[in-house]
Amino acid sequence: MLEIRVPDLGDFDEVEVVEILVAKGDRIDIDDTLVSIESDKATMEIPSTAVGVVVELHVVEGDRVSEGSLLVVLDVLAADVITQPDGPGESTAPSEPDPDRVMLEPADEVSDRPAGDVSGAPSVDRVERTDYGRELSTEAANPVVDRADLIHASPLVRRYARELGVPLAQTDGTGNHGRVLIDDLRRHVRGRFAGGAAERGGSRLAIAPMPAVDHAAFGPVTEQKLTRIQKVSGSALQRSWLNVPHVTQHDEADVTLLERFRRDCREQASERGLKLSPLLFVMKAVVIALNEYPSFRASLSSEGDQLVIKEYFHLGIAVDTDQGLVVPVIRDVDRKGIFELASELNATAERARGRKLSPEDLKGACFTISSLGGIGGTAFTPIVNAPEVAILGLSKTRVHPVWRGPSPLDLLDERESNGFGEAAATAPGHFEPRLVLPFSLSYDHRVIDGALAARFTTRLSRLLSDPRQLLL
Ligand code: CAO
Repeated sequence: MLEIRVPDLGDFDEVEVVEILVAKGDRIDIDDTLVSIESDKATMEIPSTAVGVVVELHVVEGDRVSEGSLLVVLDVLAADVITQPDGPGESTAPSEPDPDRVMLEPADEVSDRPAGDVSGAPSVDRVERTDYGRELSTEAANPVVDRADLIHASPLVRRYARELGVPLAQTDGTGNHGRVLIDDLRRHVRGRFAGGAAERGGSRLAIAPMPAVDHAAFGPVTEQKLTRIQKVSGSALQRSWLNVPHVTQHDEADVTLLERFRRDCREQASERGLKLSPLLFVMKAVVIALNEYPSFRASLSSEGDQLVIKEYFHLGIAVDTDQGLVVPVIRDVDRKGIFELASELNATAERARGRKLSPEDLKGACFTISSLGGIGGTAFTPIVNAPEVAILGLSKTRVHPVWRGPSPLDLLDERESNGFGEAAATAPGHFEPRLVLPFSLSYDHRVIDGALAARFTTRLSRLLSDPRQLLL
């Protein structure tokens, strides 16, 4: 028999069991996930360390567990047991956390929580008000988390509320001690839906859930579960989309000189086993612009009445993985050279794709870059990685004709004076092919004005147009 226990959870204690993925009698393989546990910062899947049959299950969803808590007892095929620190097959000690199994909430979930909120998960059945699923309202424009007011609700209800976008704090609980039940949530949604029309004229906007549709009624369908990363990042993206008034400023930079410099560095880079993508140079340019425009590296305070300006230059970089989007953070970009950044970005993206990021990897960004340049597209509208206030999206560099010659207005005047004939030979001009990088800056309009955003992108464009600027 093998007892599988909760591994070392670092700073966490009393972490909630959010999903049980096995049942008594199930035959499981090494690395099959047994249970998922989730703190307010991270989700960890605890895998089996042996092949065997589940004979005892010691937790149910909603339980709180700490390091060493017994989860499952396996009847083991001893030959297949992964060696544990205390010996194979009979260890009762917690196994090492498997970094492959650590999947994290996006950086915004963990970076800017106020002090005092970092100690771990809420206590049993008591859940702090959060701004999860906050409805758009005048209050939401300056979200204030009421930290003193605690609400009774089970983890299941809490999760359901998040999915529906229902703030628990606004739901009347009919259970014991005002506990919010599933039926209370349903009633709340029905009520909001019914009252939505009347309320739309006022300051609150009720968002009705999407109606359920039986797609199979129209043809064959297949179902595919969202990954945990998709669920976690999806809910964070939706929260940002609903809470942050987004504006996107599109711009472009003539990167012809930069691209020539990048090409000239290729050999040096490959001697170090590196590839230099345009993103690395953009990271350096962004840091210079962030230094000059501090509000782009700020967050709103939890009271919403002041800016917290970060005096460091840690950049979140969106990485596309087969499990979904993650945003690891590259620290102190201002202090690193292009080769060092190339190596670190490469290693970080590999760890992200191998699901080996640690919670630390996702914390503390002051600005995020999302590059789709390696894939394609001409522009897009990235969603701000709140509580950051701005994000830069990069699209694919393209060849673009740029006019070199007299002003088109002068040419027009000249043609008209010639009776709309050919432009005079004295006013020659030509189009020159240039490499142009399109980029899109989305920002939180509560913090950044349009004029400032245009100044920021103009500065960025100039920096990228002349790589020598990056050295100054
Ligand atoms: N224009 C033209 N080519 C570009 C380019 C651009 N703007 N940016 C990168 N490229 C090229 C690179 O030079 C590389 O070319 P080679 O294969 O010839 O060397 C190729 O595209 C692939 O680059 P890359 O994507 O591997 O490297 P990167 O440093 O540009 O990006 C990373 C790294 C991790 C950000 C990227 O791989 C990634 O995951 N991008 C997706 C991010 C994402 O999903 N964002 C969406 C968020 S919103 O839903």
